[in-house]
Amino acid sequence: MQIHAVTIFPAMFQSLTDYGITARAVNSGLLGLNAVDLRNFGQGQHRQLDDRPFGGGPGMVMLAEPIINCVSELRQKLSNDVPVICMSPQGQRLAHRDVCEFAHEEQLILLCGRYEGIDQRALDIIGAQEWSIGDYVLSGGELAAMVLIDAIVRQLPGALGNEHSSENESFSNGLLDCVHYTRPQTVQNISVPQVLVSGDHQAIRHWRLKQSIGRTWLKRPDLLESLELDEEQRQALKEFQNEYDEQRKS
Ligand code: 9D3
Repeated sequence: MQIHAVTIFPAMFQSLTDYGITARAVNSGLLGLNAVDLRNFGQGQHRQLDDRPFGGGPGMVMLAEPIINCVSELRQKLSNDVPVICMSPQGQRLAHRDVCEFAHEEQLILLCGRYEGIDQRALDIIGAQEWSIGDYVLSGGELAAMVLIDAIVRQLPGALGNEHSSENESFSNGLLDCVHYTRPQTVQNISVPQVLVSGDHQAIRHWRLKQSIGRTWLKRPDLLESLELDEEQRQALKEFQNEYDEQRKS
């Protein structure tokens, strides 16, 4: 997969090529990451990229033409129907299922806005889809684009050493992850749950399922409401709720 990020701060994307799973994906050729410096498309001697808003008001607006020219050049080189995603606080809120859909694209162009936003005509002409990563204010689209890229990379077959480790993750099955423990067996007098050192793999699997569903019920009941639990999952939730009630009584 190839991702082209259009930005005035291309160096920010080095953290993806330098660290962790995203770096490995780039080095193995699974992901091509192309941070395109919008400054190269700026206007006039100063390579200007922004101007004051028509109608007045604070801040600056990104010029339409540098962005249109930049995207045209990319689409000409790649293909005219490469999807363009504009990271924007006004966009649709990104969820796991959207990330999985994006992971099926061969090419993506991500627009990272700065200042107050981008001249609307650029977005209309390009036919950009607008996406947000959540309801809080960032200083620009770059970190949001990097969040999206990181989430997409995890869904590319072969990106996680273990082929199956993204299937068990929070949100892919709609549930929160189970709790985790490692050595030593006792920390400040608190022991690891006995079942995890029992060697009974069937019991461990069921316990983890119960923890996963139970924690979702406690911390994110909104996630449970949109799920159809199967028989084993409903049973595990009942067991968790009974144990939880017992603990509250004592
Ligand atoms: C004063 C009005 N603000 C709109 C809410 C202006 C404004 C705030 C933040 C304009 C641009 C930005 C920069 N944010 C992004 O580019 C952005 C973003 C975000 O702020 N939150 C969540 N997702 C995203 S995706 C891109």
